[in-house]
Amino acid sequence: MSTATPEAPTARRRHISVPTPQVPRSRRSPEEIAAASTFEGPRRVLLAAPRGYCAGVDRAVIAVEKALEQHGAPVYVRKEIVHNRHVVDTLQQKGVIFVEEADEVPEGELLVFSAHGVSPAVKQLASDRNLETIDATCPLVTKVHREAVRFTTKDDYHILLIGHDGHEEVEGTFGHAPERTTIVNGPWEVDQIEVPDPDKLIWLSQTTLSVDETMETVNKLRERFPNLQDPPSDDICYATSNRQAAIKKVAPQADLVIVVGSANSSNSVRLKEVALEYGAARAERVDFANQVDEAWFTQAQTIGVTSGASVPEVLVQDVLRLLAEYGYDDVEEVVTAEEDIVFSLPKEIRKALAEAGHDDVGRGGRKRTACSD
Ligand code: 2E5
Ligand code: F3S
Repeated sequence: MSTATPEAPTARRRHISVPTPQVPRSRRSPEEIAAASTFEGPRRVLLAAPRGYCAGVDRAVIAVEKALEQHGAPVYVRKEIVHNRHVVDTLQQKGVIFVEEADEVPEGELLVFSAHGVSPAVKQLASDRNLETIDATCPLVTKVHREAVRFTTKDDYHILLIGHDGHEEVEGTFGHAPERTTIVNGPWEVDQIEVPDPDKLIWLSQTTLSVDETMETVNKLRERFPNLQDPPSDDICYATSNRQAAIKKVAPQADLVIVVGSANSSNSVRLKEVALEYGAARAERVDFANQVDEAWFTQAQTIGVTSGASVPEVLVQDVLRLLAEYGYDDVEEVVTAEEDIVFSLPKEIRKALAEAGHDDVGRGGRKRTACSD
């Protein structure tokens, strides 16, 4: 089976500080770029909404910040808490040590599981080392874990898990029913799949896939296995589908789409692909504004901008400021949905905050809760 589609594997990051990669821009002035333009008339930006932080990312990042406040540095985090360079570097500077596996953490220390979720085997390893743990798995990933357990133990199904082999979320979900799960990377793999019983199959998925491609995979699976069961509710989460829906509206009008997000962020990489599929003449992904190349502007009267679910809004604002320097100061927000979902903090953090006498232990300042564990 083929491997993960994010552009690059997660960097192995341990007790060292990794500098942010600086990709030099072409450094042409706004006047030079204007002179080289292939179009006439005003420049504009279409800013997709929703974009940026989802509820699961917000919760995971706050959980680590609260852990640092309550416990003090160092706090260990297994893998990147979310797949965003800026978030990881910032937390590292505050005293977080990112590790690849629980066996790298000294006995008795505090370890946070990332938003992408972990398998029971990983939790066992942490427990064997007597680690104190905080589980920052997004509740919508936990929902998929529960489905995996329920459908394989109680209902005796075999799972076709649509997702990218090697991605942490897929490893975590797979690890909940490893003997009864087959990973399907995409529609191109459907013909080769072997299953124990074609009448006892259910499909589940990674939360951050392309909505369209996943439906294509499911349709092909159903052609081969007509009795394939659907999951009780969508596994592709609200944030993934909302961000894709917004960029689908922007893309046909855009000469260039800039997606802010990291190379290992599945949902961010999907946004670039969706932009191209829906008619953007060009799409580029950047971590930071300094990676935007002014040469992209010469044919770009209309620029679409969006960001992945793990991307702080400050990084988008940096890009908008840069675009304004080049005459793209007419910014229209294209809103396709309103989001008000907020998850309560992990139970270990709520307990620590309650013991420390904090009044509002649910949301670290924000009171609304839509889900709890
Ligand atoms: C947990 C899904 O898009 P990715 O899965 O690679 O992760 P991300 O960290 O960029 O986005 C947040 C997230 C977290 C998405 N599960
Ligand atoms: Fe959760 Fe979806 Fe965000 S799975 S972490 S709400 S992208």
